[in-house]
Amino acid sequence: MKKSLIFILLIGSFFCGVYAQTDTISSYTKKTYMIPMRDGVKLFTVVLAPTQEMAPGPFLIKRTPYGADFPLPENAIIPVKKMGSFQPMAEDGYIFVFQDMRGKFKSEGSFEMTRPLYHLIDKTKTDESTDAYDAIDWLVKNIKNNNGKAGINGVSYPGYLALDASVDPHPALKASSPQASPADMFLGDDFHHNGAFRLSYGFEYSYLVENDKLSNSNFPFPQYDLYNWYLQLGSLKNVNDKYYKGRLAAWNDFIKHPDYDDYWKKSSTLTYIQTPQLPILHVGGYFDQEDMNGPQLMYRHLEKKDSFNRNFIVLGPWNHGGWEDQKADSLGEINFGSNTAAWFQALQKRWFDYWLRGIGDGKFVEASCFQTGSNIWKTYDSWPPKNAVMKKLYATSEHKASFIQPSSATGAVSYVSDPATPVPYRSLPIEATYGEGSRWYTWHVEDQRFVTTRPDVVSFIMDSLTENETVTGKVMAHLFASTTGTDADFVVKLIDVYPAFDTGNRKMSGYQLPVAMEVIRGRYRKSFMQPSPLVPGKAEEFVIDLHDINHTFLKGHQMMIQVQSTWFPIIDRNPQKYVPSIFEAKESDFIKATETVYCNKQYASYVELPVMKE
Ligand code: PG9
Repeated sequence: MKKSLIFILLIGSFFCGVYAQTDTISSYTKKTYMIPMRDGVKLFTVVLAPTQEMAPGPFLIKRTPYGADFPLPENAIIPVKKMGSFQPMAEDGYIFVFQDMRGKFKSEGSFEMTRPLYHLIDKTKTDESTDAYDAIDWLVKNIKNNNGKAGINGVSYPGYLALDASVDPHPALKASSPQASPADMFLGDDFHHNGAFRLSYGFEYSYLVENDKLSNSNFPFPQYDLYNWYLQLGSLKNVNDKYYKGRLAAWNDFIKHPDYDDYWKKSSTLTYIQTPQLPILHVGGYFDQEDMNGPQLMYRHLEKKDSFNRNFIVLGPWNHGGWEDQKADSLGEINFGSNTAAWFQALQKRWFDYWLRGIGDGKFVEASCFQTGSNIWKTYDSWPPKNAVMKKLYATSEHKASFIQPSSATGAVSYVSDPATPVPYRSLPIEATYGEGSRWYTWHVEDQRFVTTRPDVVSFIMDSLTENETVTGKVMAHLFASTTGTDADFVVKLIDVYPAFDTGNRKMSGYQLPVAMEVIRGRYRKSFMQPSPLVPGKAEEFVIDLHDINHTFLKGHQMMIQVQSTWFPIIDRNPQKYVPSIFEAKESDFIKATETVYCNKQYASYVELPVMKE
């Protein structure tokens, strides 16, 4: 979730009354409407339009589950100078529209967490695409002084709604920019990654949006550090027994659909979005803690059918929605050397100015992807670039990482994984996800030294690099592993280890920055639809997509591969004994297991890196 800046900046910065007459737009007026949809349901909508009528302007629409309204009265007049990041577009006369989606806050109807596009199968049905269509239809006909064109954007859930609006779009919808939009909730993004359930996120987010229609609710945890709270929760059966009592539809659906069945497929944007029907600018962050996968996956998916060149992507060094921050020149301890938010905001304005106002030359580069490490913006004609050379970084039984394939016949490294003492995914305290003081926003760049010395985490490190090594594109892990149990999770990380003594920046000496990481739930190694037990002691290959990066490992740094089998509580504990559904596991199903990572000639574990000659 990301609250837009305007809601914060507007408070205390308005007046009710007459505006001063000028040639430029000096203020906006807030009005609200209940816009009727085709099935009679009315959606609450805020429209901010220039107070003074100038040349007709386009709409920029955001639809949201988080509350479209903000605490200013009807007809409040807001000076353009107080409109924060909206100011540049406000000066050019955009009409801003914020709408509560169906079933949330002041809108009528019922909310569905991941509503499929029902109208694609049954034309009489409504969904988020038809709602966007009906809203735009009403806006162009009823709001004065518009130029008949609309754009839609949004971060995360609003981004997901922007993507939905881009399917069978209203003719007035000329461009969209889904930002950090999830693509598939089982394969990646918010609720599962490769079938592994995102416990703390799934638990807290379903409460956030489904506990109360009229507010964003934070679960009332009795303590600040939730590591032990989630541990004491025990089996996931206890969630409904003790807390939700079957009241939250999304949580019930998690339980009802433990595997990748039709429920997940129908609500996957991959299923129902096949071609870019209008210009789409996908935006994603390499360190997005919620929806890193969505923008990358959807861009690639649509690129296959992009015959009219409408599909574009921007990837930056951002957490979830980080491009909406004021500067985005750093994340946690990591510095990016420039204001990447301003860079993006300028591009976004150019994007909508061209499609909605006919300003500019319309020459947009296919992919603009910030390169971390070297800290520069790079542009590419195709993403990922085709000229990268694939290199395999192997794990060795001596705990080294090397570009040379192991030659030993027996090399392997083992560790004991105990669900009773799972590895935390970030350093304690684990604050409530959206709670006060939460460090949820920066855990993707957290220094991994807090786990590297644990006996249930194994690391493979390379000698210091003698020259820069740039990795651009998709990183894939090929892990050969076995367990003494019958199910197991494997987390693989690619880490940039900073020099042991960095005289230029002592504080960063020895820092272990994860540049790519992901989990797979072993039962799904062959099929996400049909899980199957692991065979104790049998080496099997686990192929894990660690996603797209663009990172320069600088001379003097080291590459490191890290493997572990728990990542708690972002990922629920795998009992390590195969049970039909982990949501129904008994306490006695949770067992210790010895996991073995193979590093030998026959079974070589490696991370595949697309390396660029720079
Ligand atoms: N990550 C959140 C979300 C998006 C879509 C569906 C469910 C959750 C969000 O930040 O909005």
